[in-house]
Formats: sequence, structure tokens, C-alpha cells
Amino acid sequence: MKSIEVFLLTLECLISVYVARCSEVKLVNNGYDNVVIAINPELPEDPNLITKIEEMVNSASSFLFSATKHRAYYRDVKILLPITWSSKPNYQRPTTQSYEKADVIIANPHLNYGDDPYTLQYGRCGEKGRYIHFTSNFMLNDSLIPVYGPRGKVFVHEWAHLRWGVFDEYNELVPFYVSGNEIKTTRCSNEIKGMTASCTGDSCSPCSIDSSTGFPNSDCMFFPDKNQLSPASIMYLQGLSEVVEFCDNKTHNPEAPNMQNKMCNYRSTWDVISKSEDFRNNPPTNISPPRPNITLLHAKDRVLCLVLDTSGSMDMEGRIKRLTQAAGIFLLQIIEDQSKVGIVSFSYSAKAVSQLRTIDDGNIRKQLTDLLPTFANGGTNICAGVQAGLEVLRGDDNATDGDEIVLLTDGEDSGISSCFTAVERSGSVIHTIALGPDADTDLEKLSNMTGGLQYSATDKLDENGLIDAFTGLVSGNGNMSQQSIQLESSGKEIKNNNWFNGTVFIDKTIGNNTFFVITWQTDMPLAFVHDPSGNTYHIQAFDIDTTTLTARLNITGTAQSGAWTYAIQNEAAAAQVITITVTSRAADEKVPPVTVNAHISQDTSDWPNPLVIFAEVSHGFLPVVGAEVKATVERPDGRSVDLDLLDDGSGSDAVRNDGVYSRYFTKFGGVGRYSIKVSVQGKDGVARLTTRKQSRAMYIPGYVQNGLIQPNPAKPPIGGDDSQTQLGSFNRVKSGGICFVSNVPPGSPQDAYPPSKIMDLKATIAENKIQLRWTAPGDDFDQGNASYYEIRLSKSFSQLKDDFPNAQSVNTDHLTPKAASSEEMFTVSEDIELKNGTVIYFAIRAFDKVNLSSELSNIAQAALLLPPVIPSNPPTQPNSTINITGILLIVGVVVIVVCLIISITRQAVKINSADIWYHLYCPDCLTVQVHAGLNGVIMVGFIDISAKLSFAKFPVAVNVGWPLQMYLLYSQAADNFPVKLQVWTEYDSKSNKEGRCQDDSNNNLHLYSIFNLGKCPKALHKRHKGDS
Ligand SMILES: [Ca+2]
Ligand SMILES: [Ca+2]
Repeated sequence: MKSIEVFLLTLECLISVYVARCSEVKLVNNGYDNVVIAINPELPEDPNLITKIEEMVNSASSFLFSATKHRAYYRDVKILLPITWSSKPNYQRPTTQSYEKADVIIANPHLNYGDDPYTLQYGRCGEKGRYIHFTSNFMLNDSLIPVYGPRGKVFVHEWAHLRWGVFDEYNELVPFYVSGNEIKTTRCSNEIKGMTASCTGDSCSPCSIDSSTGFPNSDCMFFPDKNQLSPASIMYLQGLSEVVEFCDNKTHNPEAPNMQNKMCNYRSTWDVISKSEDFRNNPPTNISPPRPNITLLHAKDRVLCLVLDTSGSMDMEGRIKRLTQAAGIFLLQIIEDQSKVGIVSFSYSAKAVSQLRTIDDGNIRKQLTDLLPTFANGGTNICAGVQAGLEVLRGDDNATDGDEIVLLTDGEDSGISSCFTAVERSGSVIHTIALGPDADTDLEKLSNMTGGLQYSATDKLDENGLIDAFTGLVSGNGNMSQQSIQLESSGKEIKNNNWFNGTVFIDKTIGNNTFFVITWQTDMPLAFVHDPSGNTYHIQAFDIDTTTLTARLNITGTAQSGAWTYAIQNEAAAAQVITITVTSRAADEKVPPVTVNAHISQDTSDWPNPLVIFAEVSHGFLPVVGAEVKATVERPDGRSVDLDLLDDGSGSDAVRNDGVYSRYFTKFGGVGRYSIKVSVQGKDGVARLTTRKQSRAMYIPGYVQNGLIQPNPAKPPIGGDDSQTQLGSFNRVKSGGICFVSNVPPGSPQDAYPPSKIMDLKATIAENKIQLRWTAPGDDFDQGNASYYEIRLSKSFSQLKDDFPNAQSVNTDHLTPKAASSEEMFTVSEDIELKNGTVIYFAIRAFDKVNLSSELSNIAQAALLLPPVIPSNPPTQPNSTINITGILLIVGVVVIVVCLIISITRQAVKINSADIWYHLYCPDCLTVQVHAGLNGVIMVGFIDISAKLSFAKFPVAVNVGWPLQMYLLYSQAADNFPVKLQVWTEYDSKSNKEGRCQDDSNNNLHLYSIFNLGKCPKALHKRHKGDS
């Protein structure tokens, strides 16, 4: 067992390098350098936006410095302006920065779904996120400051998601939970004060209770006090002016059912942040941080040089021919208009095959394609190729900053490091493509140091790897309507006279510049393409190139949306590999196409660390859920492994239904490059759009000031959680790049992978039984079947968290784990007394066949809250919808009392009317218990938020606002009985805060005399209805 813990620990530390077009931010001597904030090309030119970004960065820097306890500030920030904005003398040229790699994106989603700032974050605890997204409205519209807080503070909240992999401490889906006998608001710290209410416009009323759960209804919201005493936490309500810290081990609320606790095993945000890679070697500093240095960069058109290996080994396995096919696709279909492209070939030495040419019509594309090398001979001098490439890139303006090289090689070169310095100085970006098994293992250093993409392709033709690599080399400028999108990529060895058939869905978001490309090995096949209307394109309609063995069909105009089918017959005498690739572009430049973005958790790894494969499927900024996503991993040993990527919130998938699909990869075979390709199929009516719900800055519904709720404007309605637009059926294919894996032992190594952590354990009480549900993990993380489960329960949350092995075990003899990703359901057979107010916690571990144990699951809570009994003929409440803003609160300084006892001896009360209401208003009270006696029978009620108490109806029913806003109803029927009612409220005994109580009785003049005011005399105040 020990060794597993060590293993998991190492795992957490190692997975901190991130991937694929990742950020280049570095923390050096307490200052963050190279933070990139990019503006989407769709946004109109607006100098005010630059000013607002600068203001945000400046204030965020000081806030960050204090929040990290003098460990970090922003030293060097770059704002990347889109090419569509006009040039200014103070704008500089980008080097390796791009929109795609930016840390912050300012963009407007094409469909309005509000202005919630969020971070695209789907790694595990402590892992970096992809980017922060702010809308231009968020940046420009100051009326949003009250709802999210000052922009600088919001930036730091999102930065913590992005940079340190911590999570939100609120939970809109689970806003309340039970702790002890209290219903609490999900928050951190627990010291954040406020009140709950449900508000429409400015009119607020006490929250009502869902009678099926005993919890407040979904319109119940927590309104924080405008002024707080607690400084934590930034991941909960960064907008409060007193909030300046992250929750640390002292202030952390481990019981809150939020993402931070679930993902980070109940660690505080500061615990995770302070142990991050950033702060391992950056102790606090005493200097006061300088203002951030903000540079404006102006994006430019692509300037790119293909640097292609033509050494002798390129003659093997038909590589040079495949290179020409794939690079031809790049030149004819992928590279964006107005780009400048040159070509260099190299073996022993390098040669400029073409200087830079501007892609401004189809002829230039063809001419460049005709220049692609077709002959291979000689050795491999990678640096000669790179130097010649840089020389070509200088051809237009004598500079190479921000220019790109696509470097393809199949060979080794011991001298590759000799050009590292020149490459680093050039400010250019190198994308690498490793072809075959012998490509230099240092090749990816060039892409790593310049932030380029990295691909590899094997010699297995049917994998189509080389074409996928070139097809992935789209611009990173954020202009999706220009980019080529790959819809289909497949290959197969087809026997003589056999057919290769398939269907590709062209959806409404794409259709321009659509190409069907067929390649073969020996003899041109027969091919037909049918459009959705049944029109047929024969092979004669294709552009045939018998040198590169390629046939290309270009659909003119916008291709009709719907199902396109292809049928290809091998007419050669022998079997040959035939491939098909389909690419297209956006149909409408205002509507972003549906895209998939695929990548691996790391770009280098050591066995046995598992990899995680991710695919983000989105339509603009909106996630697409319900798609079928398959990953194919090509291993160095030549075998490939298929995996279905899932968006089910289990295993490697942090969040269910967020359009991010993932799966662990553990089936290693050989040392070397593991190449990933992802295919997505969306089915009409199944795949749909949704909105981002995670890693956001919270929309604060309003504040409590001087005891009054001041609601913010209601959050604008999001245009339907489900699809606003019909996506229809669609196909996408994308290469996910590579990971170089070292130290993989030969043969089948022993099982090194435990089942993955169960993250979605839920416990419910129904019909006097406790039922548990979770998603099954597998023998190896999220694959296969676990062997058995260990389930334990406790009345103490912390016992399960800190001392799981000694908690009471649950009999699981009859529980056989299902296959990974299946839903498990289990009824606890232990005899447990369930009564109103029962709270029991459960946690679970899964074991595999060699007894490797998963991490402990989330801790699930089963709480029994009996729904209140509502009087069958409810009286008209005097203040049934109370405008809380109209309630006068008497603010008295109250010494903390654990118990305030209010007792009413019914006999002492003179009842004048049928119904008398006592209204006790106590915004700071955390819990209420009502003891009511009738005929000597004491009824104890654990009071929830707006139950009704009526003595006419037994058992006791109580109507209490929460926190504590209570109506006690006496009816005539109770008159004949000696009734003793005790109400006591519990204050948080730990915090030294004031409490406020007030009674509100509309017609009982004796109320004072019968209240035993206990230790809270000044807190109770009588008020007549109508008083202000
Ligand atoms: Ca997901
Ligand atoms: Ca295993």
C-alpha cells in the first residue's frame, strides 16, 4: 500500500508540465513574465479596451502580490492586438506569442450567454488550465463591477484557476449542505456572513423549502454582507472588498461540497497554491513590486517556411512521395490566404527551393506544390535546414520574429543542438514533424523552446499520420473563419476490386473550400462522391496528380450540408492502401465552426506515469456535449490503441458535460513517440450546445448592507441551457500531437495502475434505506473492471477524511464492480437509525486485481430532513412576501451566545385573535431548533428554512426564513392546551460577531413578558406591523 501512495504522489508532481500550444509564462524572482492577453480579431478596434486591460493588470498585480503573501506579481505582460486593428508606431511585432497560446482571451461569444469570466480548466488539482476568457462587455462595462468585483480581483481569481489549478469554493448546483444540525451555504470561509432569500427584482422573501428534499428551493440565494470580517476567500467571493486572501488551512471549509474539495482532496486553495511549482523556488520578497511592464503586440499574417528532409532514408517506405502528398495538402488546402510561404529542402546541406511567395490565388498554391521535392539522397543536417529556413524567412523584411518553420525529418543529426541558440534568438516558431521511428529524439526540443506544435507519423500508411500532421498546421491567430477544418481522415488496405466506403457529414457551420482528397500507392482507384441531394462526382471531376498519387475534388461554393458519401474501388491487381481526407472552412465568417482541439497531458513522460488524452469540442466558446469522441494512439511499437473519450465526470474527466472529453492512456508499447489522433462524430439531436458552468467568477446576486438586501440586477437569462442552434450531424478529425515516453520496459510489465478516484459518490435516503451511487472506475484508472470496493461510513466527516481505515465498514460482499464508466448503485444493508436530522457520511475506495487502491473518493453526505407539514388551510401570512429591504433591523452588539432560549408559556399569553404570528428575524443565526410541547409531549423540530409551525397541526410545522426568519402560528385549536414553545438559536460560537434578533408580532402585546430573553435581551425587539 505504501508504494502506491508514493506512486500517486510522484504522479501529482510530475504532471505539471503542460502541452499543446501552451502558455509561455514564467515566474522569475517573484515576477511573472510573458503573460499574454490576446484580443479576438472579431472585436472592433477600441483604444479604451487597451486602457481597461492595462488598468486591470495594474490592480491585479498589487492584489496578486498581497494574496500570495509577497510571492508574485505581474512583471511583464503583453497585449496581443488582432491584425484587423490598424498599426501604431508603439506596437511591436510578436515573436512566439499567439492568440492560440494566450493566457487570457478577450472575445465575444457568437451566442450571448452572459459575461461570466471563466477559465477553461479541466486538469486535476494543481494542473494548469488552458486560458481565461473575458468578454468585451466584462472589460468595458463598469456596471458589472458590483456583480463580479473589481476586474483586478477577478483576474486573480481566474489566474488561480489557470496557473495553480485550484477550483471554485462556491457551488451553484449544490448551494447548501447540512453540517451538524445546520443547513449551511457552500462557501469558504465559513466566516463569510450574509442571509438567504429569494428575490424577484427588489422584492425579496424568505426562501421556501423543497418538500421532497428538505433543502431550500433553487431560487434561494445567499446574499453576503457587504462588509465582512473574514478576509477569505478569493476563490469564493473575490468581489467583497474585505476578501484579500485565499482560504488557508485555518480558514478552509473542508465540508463544503465544492469543486475545490472534490478535486483537491479537501485541501485549502492556499495549501495547493503555496506548494505549486511556482512557489517552490520563489520565496516571499520584501521589495515592493514595480508596476507591470505592458507591451502592445500587433499580430501579423503568417510567414512560414517548409523545411523538408530529403536525405537518403526519405526514399524508404515511400516517405518522399507521402511528404509531397501531405505538404501538397498543406499548400493547396490548409495555409491561409495572404500568408507568405517559402520552401527549403535539406540533406547534407540545405537549399532554398522557393523564396517567400504570398498566397493570394490558387495558382501560387499550385506553383509551390510543384516545387515540392520528389528526390531523396544524402545525409541529415537538420541545422543546415533550419538556418536556410531562417534565411528564407528574412526574405520579406529581414526579420524572423513571429515567423514559422515547419521542420520535417526522418533522421538523426548529432549536431542538432548547434542551432538552438540561433533558433531561440530568431523569435520564430518551429513546428516539428518526426517521420518514421528514427527521427532525432532531440527534434522536439526545437518545438518546445519556440512554442511550436509537434507531430509524428509512422510509416503505416493507413494511419494517414503525415497528412494529419500537415492538416493540423493551421494559423493560431484566432480567426476561425479562415482556418481549414479536417472532417475526415482515414486509410485502409483495400484488396483488388474491393470498395472503401464512408460517410462524412458537412454541417451548417462549414462548407466553404471543401476538398475530398484521395491518395493511393500504385494504381489510381475508381472513386465516386455523392452529395446529400444525390448528385454524383465521378473521378473525372477530380484533379489528378499521378506523380504524388493524389486525386483532389474541390467543391465549388459552399458545400451543401448533410451526409456526403464516398465510394472508392481498388482497381489495381494487388492490394494497396487508399486514404481519404476531407477538409472544409467556415460557411459564414460571423459564425465560428464547430471545432475539436485535442492534446495529451504531457509532451514528455516517463513510464509508468499514465497519460491523459483530452479533446475539447466546441462551437465558438460554447461546449458541445453528447458527441462520440474516439482517440487513436499510435505507439512506437507500431500498434495502435483506440480509446473512447468520455465527458462523464469520472476517471480523468474532471467535469461532466463540459464538452471536454478525456481518458487515461496506460497501454504503453515501446520507448518513443506516442502520436494521438481524435475523431469526433456528432449525431443530429444528440450532440448539443451547453454553457460553461465551472471555474467562473461568481455572479454575486446582491449584498446585505445595514441588514437590508440590495440585490444586483438579476443575471441575464442564458439563452437556454441546451441548444440555441441545431448543430445537426457533424464530423471532425484532429491530430493531438505527440508525447515522448521513456523507460518503457519490454514485454508486458506488471500492473502499475490503480482504479481511478471516484469523484461522484452520492448518498440518498429513501424509504428508510441509504442508497449509494457512483460511476465505476476500472482496474487501470478508467479502464477495465475494478476487483472490489471498500465502503465506510461515519457520523463524522473528518473521521472519513482523516482516518478512513478505522471508520465503520459497510458490507460489500454482494457488490461486484461493474465495467469502468458504468453507473453503480448500492443499498447499504447496515442497520442505521434514520430520523429527522440524521447525517451520515460515506466514502469509497476501489481495488484492482493486484490490490492497488484508488485514492479515497469524495465524501458523500446522506442527510434526512423531514419535509415540514404545511397546514392544510394555511393562514394568510401577514408578511408572506416580505420585502426584506423594508424590514428594520435593530442592530445590537450581542455577546456570542450558544443558546438563546425563547420560551413562550402559552397559558400566559392572552390570545386575542385566531392566529398570532411571532416573527423572529435573526440574519446571523446559523441554526434554529424549535421545541414545542403540547399536552406535555415535547416535539423537537430541527428547523429548516421555511417550514411552518402551527399548533393546530401536529407534528410541529414551522415557517422559518433562513437564516432564521421565522413565523410561529398559533391557532385557536391550541388554545385549550397548555403549550410550551421554546425556540433557541445557535450562534456561531467561534466567531466573535454580533448577532441581531428581532421579533415581529402584529398583535400580541404580551410578547415581551413571555420571552425569556436569556443572554440576548437587546437583540429582541418588538415591532408592530407597519412600523418602519
Ligand atoms: Ca468533461
Ligand atoms: Ca490496475
